[in-house]
Amino acid sequence: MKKFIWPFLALGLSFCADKATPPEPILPIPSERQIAWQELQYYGFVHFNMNTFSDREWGFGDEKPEQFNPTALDARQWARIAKEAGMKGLIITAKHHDGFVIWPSKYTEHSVKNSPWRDGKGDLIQEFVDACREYGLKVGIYYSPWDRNHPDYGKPEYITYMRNQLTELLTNYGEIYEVWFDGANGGTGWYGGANEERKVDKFSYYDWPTTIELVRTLQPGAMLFSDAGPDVRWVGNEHGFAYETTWSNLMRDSVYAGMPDFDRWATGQENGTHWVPAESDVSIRPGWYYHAYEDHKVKTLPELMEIYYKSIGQNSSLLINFPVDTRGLIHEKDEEAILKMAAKVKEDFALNLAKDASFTASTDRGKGYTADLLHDGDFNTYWTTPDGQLQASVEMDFGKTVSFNRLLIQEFVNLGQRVKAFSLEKEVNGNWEKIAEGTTIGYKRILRFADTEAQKIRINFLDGKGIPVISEIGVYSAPALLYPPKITRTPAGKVTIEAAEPDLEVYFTTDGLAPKAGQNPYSDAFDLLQPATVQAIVVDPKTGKTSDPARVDFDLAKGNWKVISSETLAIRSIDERVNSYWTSKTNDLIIDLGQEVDLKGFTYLPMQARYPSGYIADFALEVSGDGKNWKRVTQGEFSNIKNSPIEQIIKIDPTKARFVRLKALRTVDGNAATFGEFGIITR
Ligand code: FUL
Repeated sequence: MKKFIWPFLALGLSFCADKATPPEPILPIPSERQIAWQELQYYGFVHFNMNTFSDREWGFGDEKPEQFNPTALDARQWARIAKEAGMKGLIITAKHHDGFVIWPSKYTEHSVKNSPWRDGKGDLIQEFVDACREYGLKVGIYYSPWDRNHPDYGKPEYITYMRNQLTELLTNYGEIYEVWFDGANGGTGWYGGANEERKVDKFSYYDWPTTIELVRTLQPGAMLFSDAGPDVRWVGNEHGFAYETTWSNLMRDSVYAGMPDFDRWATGQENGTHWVPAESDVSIRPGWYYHAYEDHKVKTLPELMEIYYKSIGQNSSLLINFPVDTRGLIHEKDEEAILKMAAKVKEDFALNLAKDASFTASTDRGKGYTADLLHDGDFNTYWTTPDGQLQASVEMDFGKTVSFNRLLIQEFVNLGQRVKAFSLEKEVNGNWEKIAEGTTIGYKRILRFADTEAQKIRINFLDGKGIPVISEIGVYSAPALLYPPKITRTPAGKVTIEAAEPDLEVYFTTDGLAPKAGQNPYSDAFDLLQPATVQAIVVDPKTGKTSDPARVDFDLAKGNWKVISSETLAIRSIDERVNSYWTSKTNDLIIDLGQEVDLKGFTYLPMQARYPSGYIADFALEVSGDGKNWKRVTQGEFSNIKNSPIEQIIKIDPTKARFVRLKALRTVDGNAATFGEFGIITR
């Protein structure tokens, strides 16, 4: 037997000897667990527990277990939808800031075991895990370190409680692929009836190294998520967008969960010391939790595609949230939206034109590292250059003229992230013309550009931390996408509907019915002074294709309103322009509505500018008939406004009002209150 082995071994060795030496890694590089995780790319979040029933984003902690009572809960429906949407896993909110837990933890009574659901015998983590396993999805756990219910929050005893619960979660339910620690921490809460503010030192209170050790021991394969990683980091916003330049390298030792200036770190750093790739989290609706009043605010296909390209296309994984509703189901509209996105992603990447192209490179490292490996569909094989050769280009010949609008590139990041600048050119009559360019690549980078035609293209690697090491290159032609039109109204009540591109038709309704192609075409701006819902669609007359509908709920027009303030800029708080805002030195906004109205609520849009200031956190609304004698009709908190600065809708018991005053009792950052747009609800 032995004598047969030797010749084969010798043959094998001679093949190996032929292969050029591999490039040296550039540190930091991903760990094995990070390498396994980076292939997932796309997975879902489920926000479902007490907030679903208290209709809040952040429960205070004084809710009662009896409130948790889904009527038709079916975790298999969640898993089926996630699977059909192409997701690879699901992460569930085992405990949110309000402290209620959805498994029968032996360490608290504030749990499903004291709820009417399944007669107190239910274990939602178990049902969730069973459903995920059935559909081949990985299982992740979200656990909020902040607990507004627990009497010991802020004391060392609470840390023991937290670790006990993590031990239950990470021991009793099989393999967990990601453990998600929320950075929102400390503040006011019920705390066992103390009803007070508890500040914790976010850096030291949780003693993270010990907790991380615990997770490592119980679930060695689990990725640990937090602002600071250690395995995967928050992308720094809740829009689902990574950045033009996104490094997986992070100065990890300078970052901790919940740190105030995390913005500065969110893009990662070229010289980051540790491998901590970004994860972009975003909800399919404005809120993380289900609110019936957001049923019409489910993200549109263009919005979801923007998220896809700005996360997965910019070196980040994508975590899309389903706010499961009070039935215990993913809402039909959310299902429809996510499946549309899945279909569109499939359509955009249906045909890789690079597959049959011929690839040549300006240089390569030798056998085993040649340009043909760039389209073999195998991430683990790659093209690279000789040491020191930082600049190089790869040319592709399609054999005939083709039309395309997407370029997809993957770096073999297992040897470190390198590329800092690259460009895409096409050949036109023997000259090279630039089509697009980019900075970082990372695990995956997708460039989008206008339809363009060429037989030959060239990708230039212009700058990097080391020689380029590239796994795959793809070229695609994504079909056009029709955007819902933009509906706006001036304070005086003129409504305009605009399609994003010319030569498209617009149809609309104002009676609450769905708009239909061919019925009620829009041509000119029209008056709308009374409350009404405007809905509109765009139709491409060439293909007959229709956009998703756009919808805006308008209340009374603001033409006769006056802001009572000596400052001229105050008008910006009611100018119907999303991007303008006013800073009120007195922390309030007083409006003369010009007539007495039946007030049923109000809306507050926080300022939408890039660098926010003065978002109202705690508010009071007061009304008056004469502008002198005021009555407070409601007060409360705008939960999660810091990370999710969406329009806040507050309903009140109907009251007569001629004057209204919105007071900021507290702002998120302590700065003077800002007002993006204020509106009233009368219907
Ligand atoms: C945030 C939380 O405060 C939100 O409620 C939500 O859970 C989101 C995913 O993380 O920090």
